[in-house]
Amino acid sequence: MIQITQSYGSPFVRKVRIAVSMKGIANKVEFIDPQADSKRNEELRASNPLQKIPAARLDDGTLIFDSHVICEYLDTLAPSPQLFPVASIERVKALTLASLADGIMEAAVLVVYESRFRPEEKRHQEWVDRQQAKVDAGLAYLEKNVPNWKSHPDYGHITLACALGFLDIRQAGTWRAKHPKLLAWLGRFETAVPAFAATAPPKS
Ligand SMILES: N[C@@H](CCC(=O)N[C@@H](CS)C(=O)NCC(=O)O)C(=O)O
Repeated sequence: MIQITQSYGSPFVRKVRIAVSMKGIANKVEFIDPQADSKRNEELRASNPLQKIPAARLDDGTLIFDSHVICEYLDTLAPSPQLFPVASIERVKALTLASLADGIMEAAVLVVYESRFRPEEKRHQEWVDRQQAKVDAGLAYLEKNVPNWKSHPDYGHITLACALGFLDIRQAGTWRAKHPKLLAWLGRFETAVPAFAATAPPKS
């Protein structure tokens, strides 16, 4: 059984949970719950030298980390749907979309961490604004270049949906008013991938 750190608020873990669901491999994966099994969850998180989640331990004990790497591994465990396109240009397009969406998530996470981990007197608004500008520019680019899929959403689309879902929770969904095309896109994704709603983070 593959063990993976569970977290209900992490958009990176959400990517992995959606990949597991789309691939139909829930029977091969155990998500280690932080509430029910905090010791094992913490041990697995700490096994990543970067101390980040998600981290995964494979059946033979191999440790792998980073949501991209974990999703790419999961994609090998069942033939369809193929989450990482094989054809060169399609693969590169999916990875580019995922990199942009990951970048939006990472910047939004850093905005959250500024108030979570830094004492008030040490916070630096210009730095926060710099991160937020990356989020805003990424969304503006995507609004002009709305992605699409042929037979099914791929890894790039999963990553984008998780980025938008994270902004819904952490930035009260303010992106929605200014990005009607992306909003419609997310509606299509939700319909195509029921696991998106099923993995929605708690509202607190
Ligand atoms: N590139 C990593 C990013 C993972 C990440 O930043 N996870 C956050 C939680 S949402 C984390 O573990 N943060 C703890 C830290 O940065 O120390 C991935 O795709 O897995």
